[in-house]
Amino acid sequence: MTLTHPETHAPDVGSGLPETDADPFGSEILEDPGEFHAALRDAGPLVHLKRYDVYAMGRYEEVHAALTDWQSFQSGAGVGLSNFRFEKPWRPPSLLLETDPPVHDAPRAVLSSILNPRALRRLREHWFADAEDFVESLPDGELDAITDIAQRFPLRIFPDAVGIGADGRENLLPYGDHLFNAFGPSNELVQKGLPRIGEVSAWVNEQCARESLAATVYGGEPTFGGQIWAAADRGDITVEQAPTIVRSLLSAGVDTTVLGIGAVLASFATHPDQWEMSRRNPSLARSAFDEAVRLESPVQTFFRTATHPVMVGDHLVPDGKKILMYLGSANRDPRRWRNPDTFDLTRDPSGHVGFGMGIHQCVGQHVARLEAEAVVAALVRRFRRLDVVGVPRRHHNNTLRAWEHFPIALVR
Ligand code: HEM
Ligand code: OVM
Repeated sequence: MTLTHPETHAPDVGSGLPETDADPFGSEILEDPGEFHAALRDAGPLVHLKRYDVYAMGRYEEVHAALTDWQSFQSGAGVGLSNFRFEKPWRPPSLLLETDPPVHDAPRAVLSSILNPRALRRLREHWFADAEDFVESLPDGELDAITDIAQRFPLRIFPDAVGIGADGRENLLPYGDHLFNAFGPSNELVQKGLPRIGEVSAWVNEQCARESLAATVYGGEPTFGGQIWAAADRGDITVEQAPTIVRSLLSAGVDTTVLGIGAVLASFATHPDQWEMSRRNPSLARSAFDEAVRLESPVQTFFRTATHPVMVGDHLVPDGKKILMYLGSANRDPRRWRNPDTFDLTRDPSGHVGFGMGIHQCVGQHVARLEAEAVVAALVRRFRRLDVVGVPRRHHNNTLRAWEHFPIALVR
């Protein structure tokens, strides 16, 4: 790819700001974004993406700084390409992801209190027991790490914990796939989701009603959905906000964990020495997940919007302009990480931005870690080897880094 440093410049673009014609949402870059990320980082702290007239940050330092400066880089105008100052969102905005303080505060406080590690302690035993049953039921030999494990395990446990019924769960993956595509431009990835999205969204929205949600699960544990409605009864959030907050769990909590588990299995499959190390030291299952989230960054990008003219490096981002935060590139920035492209369980991955950073940092990250740790620990206990036995295939999404298929063999 080519990045140019123009001698002369357009008036809205800072002097000598690097720019590119490349389409970061085109199939070539989605298939393998590494070279594009390196070019972005090497061009400087800020690059102009001419095709969409937006800015981009690819280096760890600036991405981290922008994510922790919500006053200058807001989320309330949407975290996709579409600017809510000028365009109507395709669905009512999220009360967490797509708001700024003070609107963000109460929904965030409610979800943090429901999803914090202490609150999840009781779920832990149920999910670990279920992971044992699930892994025991896997056929010996060849299977697909994505469709047979990474998709099936979260879909068995997570909707139960939210409080939704058994029917219709198959809607959750296409809903998430479309939602994450819709943060990008209206390209063919978005177009292909449109025919079904009305029906799929209607199902998701129905599940958010108080009447649709079980109050308890696993013989008496309160569900996430039930606890959100209880917060509305207490007045911590309004009754009007409750369904949209339940919707956040169904929006952000399925495809992401599927891809996170997919990433850790794919990483182990391609780094057999690290699998061996985990077998000798099973407590590595937990940090393996964060290292895989760093390496693969299932959520690759999110936009912010400048709330005033903001300096980034030597350049000015004009008020109201969108800036694309490259989490996936920051997580492999050699300025921050040694051997960034290797899956290395001896490294400390903390500080990675795969769950974001700052006030919007993933409120579901402890849920994600619990799911992944449960399934990885159960696999490590049983199988000597996890081999790649076929050609893995990528799934393209405007925001997510995903696998369609990853053929593996589990060897006892
Ligand atoms: C926010 C990634 C799992 C719910 C975020 C953000 C990222 C992210 C990058 C920050 C967005 C921003 O700064 O604009 C991931 C990844 C996951 C995962 C990689 C799995 C590997 C989950 C789960 C849930 C969840 C399991 C629900 C149980 C949310 C919500 C937000 C969020 C509600 C918005 C928080 C806010 O804006 O305050 N996630 N997530 N996520 N995540 Fe996750
Ligand atoms: C939400 C939401 C939706 C998509 C992603 C996300 C990664 C949150 O509805 O709050 O965070």
